[in-house]
Amino acid sequence: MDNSKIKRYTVTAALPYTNGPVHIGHLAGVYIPADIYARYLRSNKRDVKFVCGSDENGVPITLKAKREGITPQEVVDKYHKIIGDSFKEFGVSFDIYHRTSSSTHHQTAADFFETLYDKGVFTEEITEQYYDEQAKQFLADRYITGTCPNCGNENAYGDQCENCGSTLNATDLINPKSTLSGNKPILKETKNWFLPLDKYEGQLREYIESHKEWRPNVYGQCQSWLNAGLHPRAMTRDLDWGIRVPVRGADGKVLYVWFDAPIGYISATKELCNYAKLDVWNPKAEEYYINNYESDKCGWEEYWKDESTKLVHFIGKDNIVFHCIIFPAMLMAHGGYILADNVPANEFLNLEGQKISTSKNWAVWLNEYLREFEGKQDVLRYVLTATAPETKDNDFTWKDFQARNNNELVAVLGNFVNRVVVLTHKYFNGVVPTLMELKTEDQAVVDELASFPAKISASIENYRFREALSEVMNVARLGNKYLAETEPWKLIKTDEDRVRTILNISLQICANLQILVEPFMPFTADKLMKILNNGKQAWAEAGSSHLIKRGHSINEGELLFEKIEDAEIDFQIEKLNQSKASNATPAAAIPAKENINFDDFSAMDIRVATIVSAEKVEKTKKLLKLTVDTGIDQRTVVSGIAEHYKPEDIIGKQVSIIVNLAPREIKGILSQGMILMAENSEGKLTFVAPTEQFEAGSVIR
Ligand code: B3M
Ligand code: ZN
Repeated sequence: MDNSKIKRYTVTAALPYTNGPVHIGHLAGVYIPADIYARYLRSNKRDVKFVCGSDENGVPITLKAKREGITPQEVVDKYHKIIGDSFKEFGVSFDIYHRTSSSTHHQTAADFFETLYDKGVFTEEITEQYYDEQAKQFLADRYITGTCPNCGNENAYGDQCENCGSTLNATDLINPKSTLSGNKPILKETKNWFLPLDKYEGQLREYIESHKEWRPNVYGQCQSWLNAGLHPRAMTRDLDWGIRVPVRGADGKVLYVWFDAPIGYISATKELCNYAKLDVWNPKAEEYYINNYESDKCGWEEYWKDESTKLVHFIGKDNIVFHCIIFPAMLMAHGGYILADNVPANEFLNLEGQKISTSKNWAVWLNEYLREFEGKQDVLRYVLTATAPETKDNDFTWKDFQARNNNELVAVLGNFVNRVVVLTHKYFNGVVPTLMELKTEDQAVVDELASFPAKISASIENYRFREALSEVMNVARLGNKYLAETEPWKLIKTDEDRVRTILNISLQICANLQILVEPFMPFTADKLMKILNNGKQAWAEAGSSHLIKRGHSINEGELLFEKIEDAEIDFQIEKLNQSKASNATPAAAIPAKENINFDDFSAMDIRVATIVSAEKVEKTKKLLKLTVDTGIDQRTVVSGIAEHYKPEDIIGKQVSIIVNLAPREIKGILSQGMILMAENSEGKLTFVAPTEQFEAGSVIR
């Protein structure tokens, strides 16, 4: 969109399913880039509404409720709070964090559906849907799993394969299975309302093809759906949790969650505009947060219907079809709405080389990070931006996290600011010195400084946040290089005026950093503002070498970043190792031996016995010489258990022994019988013994 035509921005971030806390994958994929963009726009004094909220309908919620043994309402109340708090603490500056269980949303989504219904957009179709006879329920979407017909993934859902990203209908799955009972479902007839996506194919193609500037992954996915041909898609579901279908004859049916969820962006904007005037928390749901209300003439429709509004959806790559095909088709069918100008979808972030997985607890949860790295929100924001999966999947590792903190944030950014602040206090009592005569090297720094904001802006406006952040760090690098080359700590003895100039320019660089880091690291920008004591400047001021006036007093410094020690990182790696250990699939069981007949079995005389004494067999590692009371006699048995039991620990223990095994000489000792042991896949041994004290000589059969 032509920048000069843009009057306002609507920035949306995918509504997280409210069925668990959010992790670094969510933050890196959606919320940090969206927040950088929104903060940047605000710093540019643009009119922006940044909206998000909890996605509280749909099968992901009811499945979680079933698993936890609580109601769906309890699930969404619990996680709405946890997720909302995490966002807030990470400085994600939504103007509103709404929820799709709100009455505003139910009303908005139902109205939207009714409009399409009244316009005759939907086709009513009686189709055969999977039904679980045991659970007496239709199996929508995630209630059904099976093999993906496109990629062979055996755990594809009824609406989507998370492996190859294709959208599916439940009946596409090979070997379908109900997630409720595990049974193979039957097909049963039911009526639902379908959005004929095929009818919008031409319009959609035109829309997508007018956006060749979209990221190649997004544009490419859209093309491949269009080329494969679009089909009608059911917009209602046979379910009892969600928004009731507002037409006659739809009892027991709710709106498809992907119909209502994107409308959630619209209802959030409505709610924001209705409450913005009040400048208070919404009393009905005190967790909402509403920031930055500046306008008192906020009409939600301007943000959704005016052609001079730029709409941008931040999402993860698994949501592309819903935002680029289905939602636009809904908006086209409704009429009167603008379409997204861009949908910057990120690829996935992996963790230590493996796909992040909630069920395997292979994740870094934001609520845990906040507890374990108090006050270090910006470190994670920095690392997740510097390694953002913008064009391909990327990997988060704790070692890299530590290295980026220690070698970049501490050593480059923190170190520069700290040196400037310390020297200003040391030589000039914290008062900004006067800029004296500029030498060529000073002018070069001033010129280079002036060139950064435009570069950074261009990167941000093109959704290249990694690139933008690395340019911001180059500003700090410029500062460090300047100090290293001019060495004011040496000059102070001979040429105080030179030092005045150098520190003045260095302080200007710090003031520029305060503006430039703000979209990326808002907490650091706040610290800088406190140290420099110079208020908040808008983006338009950046590049200037006159941000701080001479004679102005700065405050005492505080460290912007602290070194992260190995122990902290080892602790995190250990936590992941524990998840790995508890996920380890048990070693394949040893196959069964050939059958024996009953006589073979009853030929063995197995008894309960008690260990009377035990000692190590000399010159062996594995053997213990035991004396056992078999009830029949006391006898000697040599047993290969010395690596598992200490002699003194097993006196008095009950064991099982084969008493009629032919005696054998082992290391010169006659062993009369064999103690039964169980051995696990790791080779650990344990006695096979009665579970209560039993008379020695009792027969085992
Ligand atoms: N809740 C999927 C997700 O959390 C979905 C996004 C809705 S955006 C309208 O990945
Ligand atoms: Zn697949």
